[in-house]
Amino acid sequence: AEDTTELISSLFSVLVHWFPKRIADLDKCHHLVTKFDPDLDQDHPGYTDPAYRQRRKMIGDIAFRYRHGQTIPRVEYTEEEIGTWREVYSTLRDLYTTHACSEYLEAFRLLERHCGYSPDNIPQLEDVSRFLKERTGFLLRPVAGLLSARDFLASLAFRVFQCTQYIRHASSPMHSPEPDCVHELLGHVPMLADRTFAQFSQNLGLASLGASDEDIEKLSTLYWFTVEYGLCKQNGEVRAYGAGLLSSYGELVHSLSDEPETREFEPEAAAVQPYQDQTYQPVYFISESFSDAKEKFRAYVAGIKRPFSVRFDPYTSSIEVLDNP
Ligand code: HBI
Ligand code: FE
Repeated sequence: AEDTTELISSLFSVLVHWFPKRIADLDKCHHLVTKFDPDLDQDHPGYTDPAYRQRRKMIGDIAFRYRHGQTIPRVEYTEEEIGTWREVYSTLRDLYTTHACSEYLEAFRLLERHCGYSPDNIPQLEDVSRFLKERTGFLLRPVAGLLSARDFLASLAFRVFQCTQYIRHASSPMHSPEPDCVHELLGHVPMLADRTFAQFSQNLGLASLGASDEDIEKLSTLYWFTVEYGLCKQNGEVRAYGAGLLSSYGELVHSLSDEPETREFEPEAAAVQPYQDQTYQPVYFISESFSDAKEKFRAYVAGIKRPFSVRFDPYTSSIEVLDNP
């Protein structure tokens, strides 16, 4: 009987998707998705601009060469790139006071004071990573483009955020089809400086480790309606906390207007809600608070079947895999 149990458990380990166990294993989580790549996507604003594609490749090479534990190389941004940043930064900054949640606003003030956030400077990933490390233990690592959902979510389990370093094309400062440093630095980074939000993000990551393709799809959709496009209640008002909103002037205004439908956040519903990556969302989910979203998510994850459970060991930044009893 013991042999049979052993056999079954080793069969399971073959069937379970590989996942990183130590933080340095994230060096292997680099699978890019080619959707929205300026070399291949004819609708990308940089498709017909060889100089832009060359520049993006050069900055992408930093990510391909990067290994965990190294200092993230600095990029000297051109005047044109800084001009693009300035345009988005100054437009969005005025809107944050009335549209962003308080956790975002608090972190944003600190980033302006300590991390080089300003209209005239694109912050360096190394400086931002050090800042986040002190706030919530999150680290940044450079990535060359849109990462597979599995690899992207797995890194969150280690409190690592895979962060693009190139900037969108100058012809379209207000929109980028793919993630770029404007989206990461203005959308994601301030929220990752909040303790409860950081814990929520890590929990999403932990739930993804070794999950089936079907569950990865659901977790990505949940990520979409929370981390990217989430709204929350604050002092009787609705505010934005999703990075896709906080880095897009048009959609930030749209999300808090009367136009879209809004629903109370329920993980079961948000995990299967069809979403839009070409236009504004027709539906947004509103959380009562981050701790409420975290609790609801915990209950949701308990329903996901995996033949093992995982625990993050913060002393070694590694994953302990526990056989279920
Ligand atoms: N890759 N570089 C990068 N940045 C993201 O924000 C990102 C990603 N890959 C997938 C993803 N986001 C999500 O849409 C979910 O699929 C996890
Ligand atoms: Fe994003």
